[in-house]
Amino acid sequence: MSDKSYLDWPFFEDRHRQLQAELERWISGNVTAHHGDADSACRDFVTRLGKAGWLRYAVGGKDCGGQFDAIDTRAICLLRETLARHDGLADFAFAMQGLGSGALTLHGSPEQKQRYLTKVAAGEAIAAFALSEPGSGSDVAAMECTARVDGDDYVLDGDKTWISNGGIADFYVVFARTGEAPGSRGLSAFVVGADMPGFEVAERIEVIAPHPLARLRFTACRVPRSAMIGVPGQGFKVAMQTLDIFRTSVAAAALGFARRALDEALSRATKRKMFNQTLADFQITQMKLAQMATAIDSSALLTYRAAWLRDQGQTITREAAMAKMTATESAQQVIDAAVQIWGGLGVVSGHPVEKLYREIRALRIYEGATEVQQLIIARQTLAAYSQSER
Ligand code: COS
Repeated sequence: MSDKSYLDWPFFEDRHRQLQAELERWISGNVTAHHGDADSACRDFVTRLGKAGWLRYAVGGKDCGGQFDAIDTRAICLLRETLARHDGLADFAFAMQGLGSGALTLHGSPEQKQRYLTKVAAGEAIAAFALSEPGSGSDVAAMECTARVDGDDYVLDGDKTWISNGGIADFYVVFARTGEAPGSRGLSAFVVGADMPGFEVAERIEVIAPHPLARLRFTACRVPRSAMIGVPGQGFKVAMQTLDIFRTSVAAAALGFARRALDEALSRATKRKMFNQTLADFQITQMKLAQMATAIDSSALLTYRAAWLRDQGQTITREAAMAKMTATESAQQVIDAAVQIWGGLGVVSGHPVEKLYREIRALRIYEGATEVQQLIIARQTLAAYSQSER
């Protein structure tokens, strides 16, 4: 049984505690072992999460399917943490509905919200976020994909890669260079249906923890001007604001993986006998368990601080970066320790800690690698220092 004492922290309200308990009950009957490929398992999770109402938390706006008028960051984090503790793909399916539609929640027109968010919240349309390119992953401002005006349309050209839900999404939020200014000030966001002529899935990508992932290609892909999300030239900020929310939620997912790893480690350490005692009787195991438990609480504090601050209306770029960096890096350590405690069994394919070992790795890379989070934190720390010196 996972530690739930953190739910009493002042970051949460009663509705969050209720949400977590209800989700836990739902998971016990609905998140069971999935067979078949990741595409169909993911589609199935989206349908079931939608029918049960959980995807309403992934979007903002009661009039377009959302649970609340604005995104409740703490609810999203609790959902991700709890789903991840049980099943990485269930968490992925929930998270990508939010990331893929986040720009629409934040900056979509009323028509765009009605058209897309209602379906995302119901689990009737699958969303994806298309930012990275073969030549610009960490350096978003170096983006080369273009969108040029032609009459009443924009025409998109270029490649996007590492796109989660690529291949199964019904629509993509695509960032492209519209050229209002150089660098980050010349990008815009668009919503592009998977059925638009000129759009193709150029390559499916297999990764160590299988989930739908692809490289996309846009070749003279024509979308109406009304497909733009927000205003021309503001795409970089739209992407970063979306990432502020979902980087915090990546930290929550890492936290869920780490809690599961600690649970598995405790179960093994208290049962496994050697040298006439249990593994948990050895101080060397206790040291590991102490480090794991402390890493989890540190990650949880940073994650829910970021989520709470955002729900208070604050900008959380620095706090989200701290949460993502700490939670993903320390989850990797916690999971590695759990594998060690399980010994040979811990590396057997399909064992829960073996799956966690594969699941956690990408979280230190996607939605801004640890090194990008360090850059963000250092820049803000230096800027605050310069300001205080004036
Ligand atoms: N919210 C709102 N605005 C933001 C912002 C945020 N979180 N972060 C930056 N901005 C604004 C800045 O204030 C600046 O505005 P002005 O042009 O008005 O001055 C502008 O955006 C450019 O910001 P900055 O100078 O910091 O941009 P850089 O090109 O130096 O890039 C990093 C910053 C590296 C942090 C950014 O490119 C990044 O996050 N890269 C990782 C991308 C990523 O996560 N990829 C994974 C894709 S999803 S799997």
